[in-house]
Amino acid sequence: MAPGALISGIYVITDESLVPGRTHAEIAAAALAGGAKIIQLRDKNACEARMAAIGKEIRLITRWAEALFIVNDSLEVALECDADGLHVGQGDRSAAEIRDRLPGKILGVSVTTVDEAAQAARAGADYIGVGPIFPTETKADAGKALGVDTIRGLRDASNGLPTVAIGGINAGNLALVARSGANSAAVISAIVCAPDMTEATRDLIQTWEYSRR
Ligand code: TZP
Ligand code: MG
Repeated sequence: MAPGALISGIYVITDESLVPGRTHAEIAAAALAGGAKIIQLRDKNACEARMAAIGKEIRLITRWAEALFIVNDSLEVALECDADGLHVGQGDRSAAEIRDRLPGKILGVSVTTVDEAAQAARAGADYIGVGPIFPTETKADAGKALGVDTIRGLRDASNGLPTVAIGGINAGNLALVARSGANSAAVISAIVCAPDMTEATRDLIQTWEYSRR
């Protein structure tokens, strides 16, 4: 099975900056308790040493839960934590360079255009991230919402790589995403800002599964 085939369903991204007191590890643990099978550690402010320390903790709990652990941005942190993979954007080190240094691990690349999607596939990405699909306040520089109709075109341009939709996805619009051709829906605020993160995860997974039937 191709490594990217594991990228499916609800993909939870941690973010400590949204709700004071909610740490990466706490968010990850709550999401895993709700049934999440993919956790990404994402922190735009932490230094690599702190990312690695947090990453090792999340590595342990994702192993117990038999969930995938993906690190955002840093190849060094991903390697140090023995993460299952790395997710990079267009502003990070080139996907081709990372591919060489991350054999056997999952490589995800954010794309917004058909050229970027084709390039990600050529570089050996295992999945593409597409977004923001809906408007979001979580990422200041996310750009204009692409809408669900862009998903299929970008997936096709990537030669059918597993496709993760991201940006403004919540319980109210998840069914649209599930029927859009995306293999997975990534969420931050829909879980991190929910009163009960475990319950929110459970609800999103249930909605996703119901919408895919
Ligand atoms: N990339 C594109 S939109 C986004 C990222 C990291 C933020 C998604 O956060 P939310 O809260 O699920 O809209
Ligand atoms: Mg990045």
